[in-house]
Amino acid sequence: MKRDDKKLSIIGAGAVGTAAAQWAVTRSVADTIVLLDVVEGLPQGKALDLVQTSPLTGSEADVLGTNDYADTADSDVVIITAGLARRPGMSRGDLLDKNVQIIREVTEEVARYSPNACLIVVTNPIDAMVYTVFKVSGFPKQHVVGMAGVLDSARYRTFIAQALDVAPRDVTALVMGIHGDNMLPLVRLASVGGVPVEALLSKEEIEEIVYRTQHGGAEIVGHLKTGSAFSCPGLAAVEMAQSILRDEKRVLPCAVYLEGEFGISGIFLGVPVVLGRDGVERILEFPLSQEEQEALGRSVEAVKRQIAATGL
Ligand code: TXD
Repeated sequence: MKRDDKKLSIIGAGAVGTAAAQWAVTRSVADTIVLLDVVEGLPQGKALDLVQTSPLTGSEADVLGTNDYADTADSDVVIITAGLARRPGMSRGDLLDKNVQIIREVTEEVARYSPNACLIVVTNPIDAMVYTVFKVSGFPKQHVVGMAGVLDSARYRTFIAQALDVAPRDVTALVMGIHGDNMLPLVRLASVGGVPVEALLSKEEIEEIVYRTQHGGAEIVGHLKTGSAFSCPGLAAVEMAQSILRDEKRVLPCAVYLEGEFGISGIFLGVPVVLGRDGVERILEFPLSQEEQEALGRSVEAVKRQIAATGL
């Protein structure tokens, strides 16, 4: 590796980890992309398959599949997807006990080999898992961030675009709070090409979109039956990694450690932040209406219950 080469590691070569690796290779977000899993052969086979896309995509990234954390050493960014995914009828909370144990082990290894990395946590229940990674790694709060808001906002934007029959990329909309039924898709600030969505859709249409966003993950689990969403979650994580690796300073909703922002302290929760070379470079705080503040309060209570269940 050259001195300023970038290295991205992805822990967990399941559905989301593989999708993330595929997007990362396609977009050449790093010079070296490492895919790690506990299952022998799985990351090696997937890495080989992915690197063989290079002649077709023009990607120049090296891709390595491994079971050995030593191969992840000195990563700039590590995306953590290891753990169990939801099955039908299973809440994100049901996953908690099993995934806390996995996340503890993974974090210790990642932190040992890449002490300066930014960690992007994807494993559910995300708001408690990212807290676990923060506590176990001992990393600065700027270097630990959870992925949920980019995915939830992409779903929200898609549903708004479909309702209005407009280009999805022209929809600007933000989902804050927990990654769960109490998430807060902000209606007041949703706009399309600068025009408020509230002026274009009825209250009932907006309520339907908000509900569908809040249950967007479950809708997909209901169809798939044996797994949960992976393409958009993988891309959402890579969008965040890319902003850090290329110092893009994108404004993205991410689960970050709050110390008084939005009147919340001591937990990770989804809020808009600037992601750049230093990780979470800034939290963009702004006044919420009383109704929004109350809705965010419900997220806070739900996250606190999850954190209490981790035993940390
Ligand atoms: O918005 C979000 N944050 C999410 C979160 C969106 C989608 C999925 N979300 C969660 O990500 C989901 O609920 C799961 O907790 C994770 C991973 O979902 P995925 O669909 O990728 O699960 P898989 O396909 O079961 O893959 C998990 C992989 C699998 O290959 C295991 O062998 C591996 O994790 N695994 C491990 N890897 C390394 N180290 C350890 N200890 C380990 N344990 C399992």
